Amino acid sequence: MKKILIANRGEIALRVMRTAKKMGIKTVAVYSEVDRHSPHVRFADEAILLGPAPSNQSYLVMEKLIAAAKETGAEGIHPGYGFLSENAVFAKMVEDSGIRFIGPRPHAIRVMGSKLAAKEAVRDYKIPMVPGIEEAITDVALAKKIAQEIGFPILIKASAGGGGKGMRVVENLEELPEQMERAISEAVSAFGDGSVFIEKYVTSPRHIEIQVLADTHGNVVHLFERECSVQRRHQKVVEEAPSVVLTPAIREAMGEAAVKVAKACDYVGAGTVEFLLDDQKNFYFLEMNTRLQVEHPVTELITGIDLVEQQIKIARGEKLAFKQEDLSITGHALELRVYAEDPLNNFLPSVGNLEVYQHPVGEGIRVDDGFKQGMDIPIYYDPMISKLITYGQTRDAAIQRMVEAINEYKIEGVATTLAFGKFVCEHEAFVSGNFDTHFVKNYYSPEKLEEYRSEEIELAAALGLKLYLDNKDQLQVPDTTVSNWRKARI
Ligand code: MV4
Repeated sequence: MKKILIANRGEIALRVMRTAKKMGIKTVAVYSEVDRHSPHVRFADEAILLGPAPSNQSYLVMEKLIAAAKETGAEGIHPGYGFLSENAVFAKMVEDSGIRFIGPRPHAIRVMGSKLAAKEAVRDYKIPMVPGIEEAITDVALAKKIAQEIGFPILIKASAGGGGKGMRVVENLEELPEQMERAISEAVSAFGDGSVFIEKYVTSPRHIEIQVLADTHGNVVHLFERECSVQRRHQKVVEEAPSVVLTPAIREAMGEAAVKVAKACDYVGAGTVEFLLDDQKNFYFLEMNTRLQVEHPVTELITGIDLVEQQIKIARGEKLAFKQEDLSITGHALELRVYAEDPLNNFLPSVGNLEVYQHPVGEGIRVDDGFKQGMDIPIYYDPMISKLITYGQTRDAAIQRMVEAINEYKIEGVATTLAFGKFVCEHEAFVSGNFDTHFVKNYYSPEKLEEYRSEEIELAAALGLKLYLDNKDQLQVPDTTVSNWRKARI
C-alpha cells in the first residue's frame, strides 16, 4: 500500500496520517465544506471535497468515499472511529471495489454489531458473561419468570444497541411489563430492530476493556487493559492504562478471554473487548468494538506499540512481529477528553471560535487534536476539541503531569471541560483508585466544581502570601523615590 484514504476528520484523521507518513505511505484526506481549512486537510498529500457539512451528505456517503479512493488511486481506506468505522456494509463495499479496508472483515463487524449474535458467537469459548438470556424476548410472562430466576435488579438491553443506548434497569416485577414495552419500542425506533434481552444488573461495575491485535495468519495478542470507568452518560471522560484494580492474574485471565472473543469472530486488525468488573472482581464480557478507539493512545504509551502502524501492517497481510510474551506494561498513562462543552451548564455544547488555543507541551505529554487557534468548532460533529494524554513511571506521576498540563492548556472563546477534568483528576476517589462507573453521578455537580475552583484560588493566594512572607527579608525592593543620578551626586 503506497497510498491510503482516511475516511474521517479532525484529530483521528491527523493521527492516522502521521503514522502513514512515518511509514512512507501517501495520504488522501476527505472533507466537508466546513472542514475545508482543517489541519487534517492541510496535512494530507491530497484532499477531496465530499459535500456539505452534515455527515449524511459528506463523511457518511459511502459511494463518495469509494469514488474518492478510486480517483486518487488509494489502495486502502482507514475509517478512524465513529462515522462508517463499524459499518459492515461499507467494509464490504470497500472490499468489493478492490480496496483494502483497514479494519476487520465485514463478518466480524456484523457479528459484534449485534449483542445477541456476539453472545452466540462466543458460546463455545467459555467466556464469563453476566447471568441472563441469549435470545430475544417479547413475551412478558416469560420475561417475568426469567427475571425471578436471575433476581432483581435486571437490565433490559437492545441487541442492536451500543454505548448504553436502549438499556433499562428494572427494579421489581411490577415495573417489568411497562419497561419491557418501552425498551422494545425504543429499540424499534432507534435501531429498526426490536430485539431485547435480559441480564442481571451489575450495580456498581468498573468498565475495563482489553485491546487486541489479530493478523490475517491467525495470530492474536492482547495489549492489556484500559480502564474507562469515569464516564458521564456513556461519554468517557478519563481513561487510563493500566487499571489500578487488576491483579496480574485477573489481567491475564481477561486478556485470554479477549483473545478468545477475537478468535470467535475471526477478527482481523485492532479491536477492543469490553468487560464489566464487579465489586468482587469477577469480570464479564459485554461487547466488542470493532474499530480503533478514541482512547487507544494510553495503550500505545504503556506498550510502546503504534496501533495504527499495526493496523496498516495487518491490512497489508503482514504477520504480527511480536508474540504475547514479548509484550509488557511500562509506566502509566492517562487520557482526558477535552470537549467544547460547559460543565457548569449541564455540559451543553459550546461551539464557537477558538480565539486562544495553546496546548501544553513537554516530556510525558501528548496532545492529539485537530484544531488550530482562530478556527471555528463546527456544530455538525462531535464537540471533542482534543485528547490530553500524559505518561509517567507511576500513576501518581501521570496524574501530577495531567494536572500541570491542564493548568498550561489555554483555550478561550468556547467553554471546555478542562476544569471538570482537573476536578476529576484531583478528586480523592480518583486518586485513591476507589471508584466505579458512578463516579460522575456520585461526586460531580456544578456547585462542587465552583467550590473546588474557589478553594484552588484561595490556595494559590495563600501560597503566594506564604512565599512572600518566607522570603521578604531577601527580597530587594528597588527604591524608586530617589533616582540613581541623585544618589550618585550625594
Ligand atoms: C451493564 C451494566 C450493568 N449490568 N450490563 C453500558 C454501556 C454498554 N456497553 C453496557 N453498559 C452497561 N452494561 C449489566 N448486565 C452497566 C452498564 C453501564 C456502563 C458500563 C460501562 C461503562 C459505563 C456504564 C455506565 C452505565 C451503565
